[in-house]
Amino acid sequence: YTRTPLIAGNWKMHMDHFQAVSLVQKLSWTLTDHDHDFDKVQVAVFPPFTDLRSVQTLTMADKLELTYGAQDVSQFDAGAYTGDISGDFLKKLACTYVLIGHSERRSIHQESDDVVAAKLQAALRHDLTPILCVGEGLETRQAGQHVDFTLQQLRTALQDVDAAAVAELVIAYEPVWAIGTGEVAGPADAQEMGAAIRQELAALYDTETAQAIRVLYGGSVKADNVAAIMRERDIDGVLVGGASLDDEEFANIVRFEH
Ligand code: G2H
Repeated sequence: YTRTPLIAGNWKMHMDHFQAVSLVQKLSWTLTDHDHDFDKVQVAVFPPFTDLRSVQTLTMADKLELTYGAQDVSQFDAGAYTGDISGDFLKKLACTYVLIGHSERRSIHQESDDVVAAKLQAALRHDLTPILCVGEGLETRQAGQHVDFTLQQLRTALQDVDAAAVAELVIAYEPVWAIGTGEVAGPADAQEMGAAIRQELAALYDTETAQAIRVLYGGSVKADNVAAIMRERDIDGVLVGGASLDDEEFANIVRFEH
C-alpha cells in the first residue's frame, strides 16, 4: 500500500462508558495477541462523546496505539450553542480524528453541504483530522447520478480548503443505501467512486495531493467482505458501523490481510 490503510469503527449511539471501556480493552487484547502492527494498518474508534474521556484514560494508561475521534463537531468554537461540542474540547481529549457530515447527521440533523463545510473548517482549526463523509442515496444511484452527486458534496465541503490542509484529510464514501441495511456496494462500486474522488482531488489540487489522500469505503462492511473491498486500488480503508461493536468481528476486519 502506498497509503497507510485506516480501519475506523463508528459506534454511532451505542456503548455507554462502561461498555466502551470493556470494548476497547478486549479489542486491544485481541490485537496485541495477534501482534498487530499499528504502523502498517491504523485503527481508530469513534465512540459517543460521553465515552471519549474513558477511552482517552485507557489508551494513555495502557499505551495503546489505538487512535480515536468524535462522530461530530460544532462549526463554532465556543458560545451559546446548547448541546454542541467544540473542536477545542475534542482536541483537549486527545482526539486524532472527527467524522464530518456523516449521512445520519445530514439526514436526521439536516446538515447542509455548507454546514458540513463549516464543520470541516472547525476540525482543521483545531488540528483534528477530518474524515469527510460523502455519498448518494438510493434514488440518486438508480438515476445514475451517483458520481456527480458525490463529487458535488466533495467540492462544496472543500470550497475553502487549501492544498496544505487538504493533504491532512480522509474521505469516506458511504452510499446511503448500503448503510446498516446489509446491502453492500460491490468492491467495483467502491472503486469507481474512489477513483472518481481521487480524480476530482487531482483537478481541484494536484496529482501528488490526490495520491496522498486516503479514501475509505463505508456501508455494511464486515469481516467476510472487507478483504475484497481493500483489494481495490483507490480504497484505503473502511468505516465500519454495526460490525465495529463486536471486538472479535472488528479485530478480524482490522486483520483483513490474514
Ligand atoms: C455507515 C457505516 C459506518 P454500517 O454509516 O459509518 O455503518 O457499517 O452499520 O453500515
